[in-house]
Amino acid sequence: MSAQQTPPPNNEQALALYERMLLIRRMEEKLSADAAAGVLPGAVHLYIGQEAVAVGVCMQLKETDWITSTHRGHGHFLAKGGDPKTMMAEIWGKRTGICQGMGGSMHVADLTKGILGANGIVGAGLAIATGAAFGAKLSGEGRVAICFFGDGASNQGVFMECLNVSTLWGLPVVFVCEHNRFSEFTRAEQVTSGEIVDRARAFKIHCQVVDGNDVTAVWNATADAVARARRGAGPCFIEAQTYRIKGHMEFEKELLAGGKYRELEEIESWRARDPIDNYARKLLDSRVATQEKLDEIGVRVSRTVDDAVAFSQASEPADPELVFDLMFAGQKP
Ligand SMILES: Cc1ncc(C[n+]2csc(CCOP(=O)(O)OP(=O)(O)O)c2C)c(N)n1
Repeated sequence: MSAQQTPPPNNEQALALYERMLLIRRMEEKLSADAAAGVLPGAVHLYIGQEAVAVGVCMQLKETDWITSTHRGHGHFLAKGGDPKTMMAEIWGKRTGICQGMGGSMHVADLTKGILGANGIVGAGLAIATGAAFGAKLSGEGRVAICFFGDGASNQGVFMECLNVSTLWGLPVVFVCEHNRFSEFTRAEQVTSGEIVDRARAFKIHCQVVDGNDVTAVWNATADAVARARRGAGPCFIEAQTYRIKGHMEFEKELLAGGKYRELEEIESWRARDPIDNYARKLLDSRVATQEKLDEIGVRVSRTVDDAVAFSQASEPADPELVFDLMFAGQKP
């Protein structure tokens, strides 16, 4: 099926796309507020502005499909059906966290949901997804693996290695490059030569470039890519063009000590293209939703966030002794 033939989301799916994006946004707004208040342990890399990519992709997947993520991984985790409560507890270093409080923000993972994990090593998810796709091919169960990675990660050598081997072996992997225009505090054009999609084209991989702030466009492109991968047509590549609204990480201002690498006007121009606000407007204009319906979703999402916060607050801090069990398979050094 080509991207043009992909059926648009029905009303129920459209509302689910909206709700999942809103959940990611509200969870991260809470984290941002906690970081600003100086109470959040550790740094977080927020996904605000990019929600349409994770949601448009993940809501085309089965629970058994794999995803790999990045250091900016909360959105991928929640989009794939990860539990907001255990994610919040993980970020707060609590025993009830999805990784027992041992991983933190950059390592949220849930193998039961196909979430192979956020990852602090830029580009590492590329090889993990390619390996998962190899496993999927060998097992013949029809699973696909999705790799989310940034424009910065596309400059890692492992990107070329994964494009090469996944094409040669016809692996069911979809590479999703989230081109948010920055690598930490450096603009993409200063470190990334040419168009990233051309790197995948050189391997004769099926490629699509989409507006990453348009959840329907991402959904359509993913339907096409996943169908190809599932039927054994080999890897696909999607470049989702988007923008990182927040800093590289919370505390960026303090880190840069007054220095800046982008203008406020640029950020504002992208705020006007907010994927969630714009989708809400579309839902209202097309009469898929009434304002009351959207408000009802908003209330439900806020309740979910409140529940996640309460769960985390009521949880015990992680047990440091656990480090030995997890690192040494029960044998203390
Ligand atoms: C192998 C490696 N090199 C460098 C870093 C430091 N680092 C952390 S995030 C980042 C930028 C990544 O940019 P991109 O892949 O575009 O993702 P984004 O932050 O834009 O989501 C860098 C260089 C790292 N964590 N790992």
